[in-house]
Amino acid sequence: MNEFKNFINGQWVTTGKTFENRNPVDNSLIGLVHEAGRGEVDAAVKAAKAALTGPWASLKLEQRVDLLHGIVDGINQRFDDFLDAEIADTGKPHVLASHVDIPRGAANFKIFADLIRNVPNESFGMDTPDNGRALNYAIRAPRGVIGVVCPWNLPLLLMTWKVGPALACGNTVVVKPSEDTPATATLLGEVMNKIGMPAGVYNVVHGFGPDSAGQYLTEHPLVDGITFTGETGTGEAIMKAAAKGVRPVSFELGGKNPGIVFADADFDKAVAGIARSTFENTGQVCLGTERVYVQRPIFERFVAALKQRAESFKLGRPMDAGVNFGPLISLQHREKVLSYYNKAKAEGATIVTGGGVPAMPEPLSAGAWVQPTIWTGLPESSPVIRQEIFGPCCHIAPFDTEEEVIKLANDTPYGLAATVWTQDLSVAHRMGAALEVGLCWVNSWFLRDLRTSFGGAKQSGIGREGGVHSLEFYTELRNVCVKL
Ligand code: NAD
Ligand code: 6OD
Repeated sequence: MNEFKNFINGQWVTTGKTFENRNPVDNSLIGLVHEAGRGEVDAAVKAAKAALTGPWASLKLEQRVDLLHGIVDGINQRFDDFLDAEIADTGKPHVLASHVDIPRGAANFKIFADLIRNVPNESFGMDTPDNGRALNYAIRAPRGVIGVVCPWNLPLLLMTWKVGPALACGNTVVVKPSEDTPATATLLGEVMNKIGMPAGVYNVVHGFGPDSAGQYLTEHPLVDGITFTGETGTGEAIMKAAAKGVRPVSFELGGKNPGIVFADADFDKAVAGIARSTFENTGQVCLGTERVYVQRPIFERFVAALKQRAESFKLGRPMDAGVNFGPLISLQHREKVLSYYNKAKAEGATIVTGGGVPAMPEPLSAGAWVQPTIWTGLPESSPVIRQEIFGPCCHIAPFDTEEEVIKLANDTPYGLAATVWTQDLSVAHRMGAALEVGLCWVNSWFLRDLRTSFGGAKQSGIGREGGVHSLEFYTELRNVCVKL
């Protein structure tokens, strides 16, 4: 039986309390996870605090950078272990995990290792009232102990997206992976020990949110900043916890992202792009498209083409040849997604395709499978169009004018991402400026340059990470003013 232990101060820590980790492909048991209580979380945070003044702090910048590159090598040397662990936890197709999740897990350390060596600090010379001069210069100090609370949809990718910059800036971390995906954060602990990362720099505590490790971590007074990726509602709870002690937060939250297809778009590329943004990772990508708006002259043709795409996915075991569509993360999440499938039906949507649970052979029939689903015909006020579902589904509506579609796209409390398909560059630039989102992709989706800012507008987040933007959260700026 696999056991997922807490990683505290470089040691593997079991607790008296475990919970099950199940494979969503067939609901089989993967192993038992040792849930951290207040005591273990406290030990992890104190270890991280102590590490801030230990050998980690006395490393020269180049040595810290070397350690980060060591993590990259460590992940790559155990690429298959990470791959197997991520696939078992999530059920995602091999083709996806091997091309996206694990490579990005390594790349997230490389980009910030490279960045931290090259980032300049600002300086200003100034005239002083006594006709002299003074020099101001900025020092970026580590913020301290960073609490990293993670979701389950891209477990290694999203966790390292935070841990990479946190460590590059000289912080220490306590990571709380999702209860559904404990494996790769745990494996990373093995890598840390292998490469000689000082104890206490990287810690992992397992458990749930409320009344469990997530709450204990975010409430802990020695945590100096909290970076969180997950639902907007959870962000609200964490923000309350962070208010005590006035700790800063960096939040990447939910979305209800529009995909906008103009009549002049390259039709095949637009269909392929929207199919990807709607269905990749079984629709469990925060950047994914759940509202599609298609200009009226190509509406019917587009709906038919997307339907064909949705019906061509191959569902099955992640390792089987040709499989490109996995289950949802859990039976519990499937209940949520199916509740929206039922709502759409009850509200009289036209179900273009899907709408339920696919027939899967045993033992897969016990897994968290749902059909890729497309609807048309719902009013914009429908909860199916207003609320984040986080499943492989979208509603498609026609539009006539640019002004109209901008209004429709922006009529949401969320503001994470949009994807726009057009061959008219002027339209593309106007849309980029008009859409109230943190990320606007034109004729593409989830095309990532890790130097760019990443984050959400409105209720989709607080702050930006990526490239130098990550320094805003992971460092504390200190201005030194020297009278010359
Ligand atoms: P979630 O909010 O349910 O859980 C995320 C993490 O928070 C988990 O580790 C959970 O245990 C923990 N948690 C829950 N309640 C907590 C509390 N009160 N205090 C402290 N920790 C708590 O999210 P999820 O279901 O794991 O992930 C899906 C959600 O994440 C979707 O809404 C999706 O849009 C969002 N997401 C956003 C981004 C982004 O970049 N904006 C990226 C990925 C996922
Ligand atoms: O690519 C990234 O850096 C990132 N944070 C992706 C988020 C995907 C959401 O599911």
